[in-house]
Amino acid sequence: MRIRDRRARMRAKSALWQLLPLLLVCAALPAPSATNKHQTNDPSAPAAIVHMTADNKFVPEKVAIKAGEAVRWINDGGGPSHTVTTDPSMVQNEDHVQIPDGAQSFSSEVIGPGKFFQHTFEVPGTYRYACAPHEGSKMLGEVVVTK
Ligand SMILES: [Cu+2]
Repeated sequence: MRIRDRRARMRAKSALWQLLPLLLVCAALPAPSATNKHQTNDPSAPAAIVHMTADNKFVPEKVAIKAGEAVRWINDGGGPSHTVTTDPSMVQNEDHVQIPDGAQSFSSEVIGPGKFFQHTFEVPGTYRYACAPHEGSKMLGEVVVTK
């Protein structure tokens, strides 16, 4: 009787150990909604949020963050699609964009209503960016990155 009890307990224990790797794998997998719904190059929480409005503005127009932090642009204004670019080849007026020495220019895809774009800034300095479709109506913004 006693021996059988112990065996049963041992069997239960070993079953748990067999399940453990499976549990760990499940815990390590990212939440499915975080990856495929939005366009982003960094899933970490942003230090600043810029709204893209229906009347073609970045609000706030200027944000300040520290190196290594991210800005998230959200198209939540119920208006048209927008973009975020610091790439001179993506705009009509090169004076609308600027990046500090040593930084690389970046561009979002088209950010439709309800979508967002996120970028992490590693190089300190002043970044001026534009929405390519609405550059003409001065949809421009600035990110200042300090050390
Ligand atoms: Cu726009």
